Amino acid sequence: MNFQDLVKVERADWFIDIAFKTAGKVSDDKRSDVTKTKASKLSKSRTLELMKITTIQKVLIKHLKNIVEKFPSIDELPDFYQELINCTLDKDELKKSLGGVSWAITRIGLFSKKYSGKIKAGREIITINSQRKEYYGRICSVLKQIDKFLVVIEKSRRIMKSYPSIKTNIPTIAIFGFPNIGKTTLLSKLTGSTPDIQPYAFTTKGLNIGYIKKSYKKLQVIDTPGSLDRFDKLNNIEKQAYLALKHCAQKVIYVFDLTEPFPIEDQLELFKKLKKQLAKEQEIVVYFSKSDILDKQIITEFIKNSKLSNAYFNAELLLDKLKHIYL
Ligand SMILES: Nc1nc2c(ncn2[C@@H]2O[C@H](COP(=O)(O)OP(=O)(O)O)[C@@H](O)[C@H]2O)c(=O)[nH]1
Ligand SMILES: [Mg+2]
Repeated sequence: MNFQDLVKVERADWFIDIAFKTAGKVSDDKRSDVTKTKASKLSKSRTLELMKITTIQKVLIKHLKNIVEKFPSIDELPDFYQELINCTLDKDELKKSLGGVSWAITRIGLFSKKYSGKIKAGREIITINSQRKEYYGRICSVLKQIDKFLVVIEKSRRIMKSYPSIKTNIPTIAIFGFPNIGKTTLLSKLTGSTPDIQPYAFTTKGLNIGYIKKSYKKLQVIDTPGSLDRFDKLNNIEKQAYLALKHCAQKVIYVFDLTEPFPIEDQLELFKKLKKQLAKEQEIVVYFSKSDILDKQIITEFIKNSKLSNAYFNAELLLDKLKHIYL
């Protein structure tokens, strides 16, 4: 799912402006053609006014439909995104606002039909002009009424733009562990992607995502900032990580770092907490980072003493294993 392509939602005045300007331009362009004809003054004036109404209707409906149709229908989104929406924005308010825009589309259609009819039936230029003015007033009023909805949709779009683009229908592995212990480096080793790797903690600004590929098959790897605080205490990125772990990952790679930027007891504690939170079918693999600067024996003894299964300290071996299982 990709929310990055949703285009900016403008305010009511913008829509009014563009619709009326385009209508003015179209009727100016056609005016000389229309006045050349032998038709009566009344009929010419009618033709031009009808042209304006058609243009206003066309422009507004095109732009408003674009909002409603491009916006994903929230109830049909995968669970991961639905929950993300639930915890980052007001879903009911957004739904109501999108409904408001649909309402406006219908109203604009109705008024355009009604006033085109009135203008067609108008027997005097003066009445035609006043019908047109009334139509403009009605259209402006419809748009003013949905201005608050447009604001809500734009606010929601901005939040949704920051959502990670996770594929929810392919096998997925989440990398988990303390900050600064080599999670992003592992992602890069496994997937060849080159996210931001910094020699200090808390550098992951969003979820880093990479793919292990074999011909047309793909395995998704998500690098998540590790925190298992209470959900309401998590920041937005940690919430995304938690939801990705819960809804998207079949497997989790837990990273230990025995050079101990964080005490090993704390790393074990987080590992146990994570195990408790995972569903039965979500398997954990353990990876030891920084084996290049550690005595391998320290790692193997740690694995033995902690009775860890499925443990790796060589990223290439781990990659082979993952490819073997999933691809
Ligand atoms: N020597 C060595 N350094 C590593 C390894 N993995 C990570 N690092 C270093 O540890 C720091 C944090 O790495 P990073 O992957 O950003 O950790 P993250 O915060 O868990 O994503 C960086 O300076 C990395 O270069 C490794 O396997 N060996
Ligand atoms: Mg990182």
